[in-house]
Amino acid sequence: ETVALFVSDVHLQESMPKTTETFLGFLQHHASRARQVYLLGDLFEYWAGDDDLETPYLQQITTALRRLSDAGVALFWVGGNRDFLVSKDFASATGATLLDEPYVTNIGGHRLVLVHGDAQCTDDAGYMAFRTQVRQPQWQQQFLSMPLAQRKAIIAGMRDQSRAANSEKSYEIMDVNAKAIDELFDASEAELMIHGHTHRPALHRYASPKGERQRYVLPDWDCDIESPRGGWIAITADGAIHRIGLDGRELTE
Ligand code: LP5
Ligand code: MN
Repeated sequence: ETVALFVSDVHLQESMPKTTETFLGFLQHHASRARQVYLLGDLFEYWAGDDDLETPYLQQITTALRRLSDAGVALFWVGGNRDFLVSKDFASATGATLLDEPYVTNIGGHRLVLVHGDAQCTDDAGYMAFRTQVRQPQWQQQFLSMPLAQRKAIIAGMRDQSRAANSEKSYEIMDVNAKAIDELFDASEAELMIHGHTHRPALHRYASPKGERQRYVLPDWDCDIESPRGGWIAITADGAIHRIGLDGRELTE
């Protein structure tokens, strides 16, 4: 029995119909069988504000999420660096509970800490400065007071700048920082961490003075290419943690 599912970085957007369809299939066939589903950020390519919920494309997604929560699946949301503007209208449309990160919980006998993962990329000074700015309530209020079309244009500009900046950054800088991860384990007293953002799916195990620590990194999704990628993590009632591929099968390595 699946106690909880974790998924992130699907980057849902209208221009990626196969990814969208695959994600909707995941909700229908897999998420529906879990007691809890954790959406760990960047489910959407971007989120311009909850007033975008009227868009037919986004309605299709929120309706599918609503169907899950109506069926008794507990939905939880952690914002990513692209969709941190998701707010209470999204929560009421979908029935999801919005969580602040880091979120610490107990699942399947594990003490688990959940984050999107961007805040732990502390070597990326340019991003950290950008993050501090856009997470300020005043900035967000000002941004949200602009017309939706203008917000989308600004986001498109930010996306271009982000792509250009990233092409100049090293692989190491764009990963999480080991010290930031240690500090998060320490502060949360967790022994298990699940996050996304880096698009570097893996299981990292460490020995620490406080016992073994495990950090699972979720994959990003893209099914609109020749070799589709994506997947999720499941915790079953026995406490086992499974990395699952798009075909619903456990990854073995
Ligand atoms: O997103 P991705 O994968 O390209 O890279 C991320 C970091 N970049 C970002 C920026 C987002 O992509 C932009 C879209 C955000 C939409 C949210 C809503 C807008 C709200 C605005 C106000 C409240 O997150 C990237 C990291 C990378 O992950 C890996 O961790 O490196 O960081 C950057 O690229 C930051 C740059 O170093 C500097 C900032 C570029 C953007 C500057 C925008 C200035 C305004 C432009 C207006 C036209
Ligand atoms: Mn991200």
